[in-house]
Amino acid sequence: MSWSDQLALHTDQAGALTCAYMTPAHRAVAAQLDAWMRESGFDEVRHDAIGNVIGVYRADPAVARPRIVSTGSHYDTVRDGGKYDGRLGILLPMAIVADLHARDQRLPYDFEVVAFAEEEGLRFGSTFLGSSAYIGRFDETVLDKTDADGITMRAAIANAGLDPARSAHCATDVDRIKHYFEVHIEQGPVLLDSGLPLGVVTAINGGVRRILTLTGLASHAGTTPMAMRHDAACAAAEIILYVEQRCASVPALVGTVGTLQVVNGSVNVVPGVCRLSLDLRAPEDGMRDAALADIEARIAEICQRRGVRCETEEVMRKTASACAPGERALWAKAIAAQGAPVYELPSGAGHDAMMVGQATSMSMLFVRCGNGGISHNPLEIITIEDAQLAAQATQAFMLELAAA
Ligand code: HGY
Ligand code: MN
Ligand code: MN
Repeated sequence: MSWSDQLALHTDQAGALTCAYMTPAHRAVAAQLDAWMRESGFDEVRHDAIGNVIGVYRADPAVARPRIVSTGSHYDTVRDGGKYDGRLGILLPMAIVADLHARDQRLPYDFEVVAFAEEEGLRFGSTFLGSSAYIGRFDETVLDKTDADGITMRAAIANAGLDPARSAHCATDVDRIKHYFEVHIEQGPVLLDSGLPLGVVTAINGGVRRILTLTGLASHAGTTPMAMRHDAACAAAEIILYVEQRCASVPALVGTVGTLQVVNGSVNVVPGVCRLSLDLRAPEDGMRDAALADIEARIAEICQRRGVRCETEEVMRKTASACAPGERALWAKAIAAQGAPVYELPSGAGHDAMMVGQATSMSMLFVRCGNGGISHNPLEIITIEDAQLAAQATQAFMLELAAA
């Protein structure tokens, strides 16, 4: 818990926790994790070209060709975020290794704790940079994406002293991975409202993320009659309200316009260009894609009627990811062994496990969030009791995995 507090001191934004990819705060967090991993007794700590920090706690030397069990989560944050999203999934396994090391206990597998460098997409719009590099599926075309200041991802990585040319060569020994698990805060109210400390994840919702650029006609706010306007912001407003209405009509379907800007706007100019993001998610891809089709049709109708053009860039598409049934059962056993109730639930949020799960079996443990379950917000909170219970359940799960 104090590690989380200390990591939160490294921020790009005074008075808030914002840790975007490859900023000085981001680099300071990587260095701090390295130091704590070494103090905790990891046998090796390596940094790859994307900024992942990978601690390895080697298997019992008596095991000839040990497999790898990986765990981890991301250490970047959203803007003005909470201090447990991602970080809990790195620090909790680190504390477990410190405990194993203190008792000189080894596992029958190499245990890799991965601090993924980027998952949120805050600075460059691309997501899962760390976990895609870790399994050897990094998309090098994203290196040319630029941030709000026009800096390319390639330059940001090089400026941080890493080698972007090696971005496609960061993979761990994927063939040796036996399983990947991720411990994460629930980021919702279900466990809290049910009075439960822990939950086993059944599946992670699939998502589509797009950036829409609406182009109307900038014109004088005082002289342009209302009927002659091609107002990009009014088109955006109709679209946003339709997204809300369409998604509210189907349980478990969610749609969000999280960013919205009038590009080069002025108080006395009819908005010519409006840029907005669209984030659509559902437990099944068909449910999500049906909503997407309806939203696309409505956008076309709104733009045609208003004389506005819409350009769409799809920046993420992730299919719904099922958690491994065998490991779900091991989590249930590990949680029950702590005397805690066992509860299964889907994940509305995306996680690195969606990406790593493309290369190996994956599972997730959720930890209860306080403050109504709020997340992606500085009010994000967990209790030390729940963190302790999660650590005990995770260590028990790791021993179940060893026996499996
Ligand atoms: O957006 C998500 O679901 C994750 O928190 N990046
Ligand atoms: Mn997040
Ligand atoms: Mn997260």
